[in-house]
Amino acid sequence: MDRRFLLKASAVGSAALAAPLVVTRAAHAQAYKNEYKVSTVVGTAFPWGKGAEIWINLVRERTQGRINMKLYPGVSLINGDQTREFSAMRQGVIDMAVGSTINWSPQVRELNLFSLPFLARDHAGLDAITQGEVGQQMMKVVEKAGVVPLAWGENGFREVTNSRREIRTPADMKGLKFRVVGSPIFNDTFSAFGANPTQMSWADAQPALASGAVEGQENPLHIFTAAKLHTLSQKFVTRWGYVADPLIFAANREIWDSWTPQDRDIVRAAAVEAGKQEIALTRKGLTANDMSMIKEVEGLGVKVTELSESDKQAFKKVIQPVYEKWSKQIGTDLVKRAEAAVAASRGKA
Ligand code: X2X
Repeated sequence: MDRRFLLKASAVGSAALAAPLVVTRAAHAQAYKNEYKVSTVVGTAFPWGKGAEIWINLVRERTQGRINMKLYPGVSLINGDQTREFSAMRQGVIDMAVGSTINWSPQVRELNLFSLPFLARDHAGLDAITQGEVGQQMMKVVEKAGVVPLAWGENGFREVTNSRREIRTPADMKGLKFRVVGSPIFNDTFSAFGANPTQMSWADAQPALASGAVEGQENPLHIFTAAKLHTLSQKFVTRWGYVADPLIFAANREIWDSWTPQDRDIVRAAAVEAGKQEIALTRKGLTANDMSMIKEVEGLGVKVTELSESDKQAFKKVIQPVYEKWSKQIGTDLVKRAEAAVAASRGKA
């Protein structure tokens, strides 16, 4: 019998139906699905997809197969429309996901925090946000928005690339056609630089770069190499580190509630562990004592430009109005606390 009907019937006070309700609930708690669908944008050739795979394997092992998760990369459960991932998970079209805060921002406006240009600045700054009280509050916001957040991961710092010329100053961006991701803050940012942004999905971005319909894009370097963006005319990379792109491991609320407390603990602990491993993969070759990723990109025949602090300031200055506009939408208090956390990580607070 339909559980919703039972709930409704018991709510109007039918004693006869109250008993079956209890039974149905108990049965529901046992009713594990044969497969739990896990959504990601990219597959296991990327740290992001690899992180999801690590999670899946840990959970399968530790639940002796009771919880059998399966990876659906390419956001294939929603035809590649990554900006709908959050609502699809909330509705149960997607059971679980490892999703980018950018893709969930259209539904959870506070997540735009991470897309404020030049906020986090480096790994330590990003950790200060996600691992501190701002990160905890963010998890509460996501939970309130309707899914169960479990752990942080990381897509990485997003670097700007294009087919036309080296980008060193905001003026170099003028008139360039860029593919941007699904949160409108990116349109505002790239417009402020005088560029010509078009919002499109990752699936559409690659053919658009190939045909020259757009000339540039921004993504972490691990995405650049795994997706072979140098073969799509992306010959110039500028390391400006303007936006960090965290990932969140999460589950649909009803699915979560259908598991025993022990299994929930296993799934959460596995997500935390997979998240840590995934972050390490994302940062590989991009840390002070190992910058091998830069060599790898240069080895593809790409010019990599490093921006100095003062170069970055020039970009930061141009987008200041965008930063202020979006700070209001995100919540100025939240932004201030994130800024303070970053400053403390740099020994300046
Ligand atoms: O679409 C992108 O650029 C990607 C893959 O980085 C995200 O899903 C945010």
